[in-house]
Amino acid sequence: MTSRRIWKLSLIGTPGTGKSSIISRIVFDTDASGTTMRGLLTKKIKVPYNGSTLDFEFIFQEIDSMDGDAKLIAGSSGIILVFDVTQSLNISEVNRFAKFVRGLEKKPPIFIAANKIDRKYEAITWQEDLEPLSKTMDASIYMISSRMSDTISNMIKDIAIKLMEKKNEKRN
Ligand SMILES: Nc1nc2c(ncn2[C@@H]2O[C@H](COP(=O)(O)OP(=O)(O)OP(=O)(O)O)[C@@H](O)[C@H]2O)c(=O)[nH]1
Ligand SMILES: [Mg+2]
Repeated sequence: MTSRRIWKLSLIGTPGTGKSSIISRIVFDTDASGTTMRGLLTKKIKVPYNGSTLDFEFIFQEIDSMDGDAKLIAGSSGIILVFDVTQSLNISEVNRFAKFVRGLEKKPPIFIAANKIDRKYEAITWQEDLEPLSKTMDASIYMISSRMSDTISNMIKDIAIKLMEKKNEKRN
């Protein structure tokens, strides 16, 4: 089954959390964030689902602050909030952002990506720290590293299925 639409995913996180590296991993299967990212990057992926294969096309947008810019976020099919596990969590910033999203007319689903788990021995923010946010935002948590290809491909496939299921729910 092919979905004709293009799903826009916005990766939102403070500078250095790894947004470009994650996008590079998805699009090019390298984590060279140095790749000049002019224009928008897109990627087609195939996702096994209920014995068949679904085709998805994504377009990625990077936003380097959680200020909540309604214009930038407009039209996003989903939002990936990117955190760096080696940095402390600014809960009030995230709560402000969550409130902003709740106020939007079209509320895109939120996903939480805790990046750089390859540096887990230096981590100061871990899954249990993110769980309260996950509950208030109804967002799945993905423990990922842009250097660990499988963590990124598992995340993007799971997001694809969740987006599709959410969309089908709305239709029914
Ligand atoms: N160890 C490790 N380093 C990472 C990982 N992901 C990104 N980095 C590094 O973190 C730094 C920042 O990564 P970027 O991808 O440029 O981060 P960004 O969020 O796009 O940053 P801005 O574009 O400035 O907002 C770079 O030095 C990356 O190599 C990861 O999973 N593990
Ligand atoms: Mg970047």
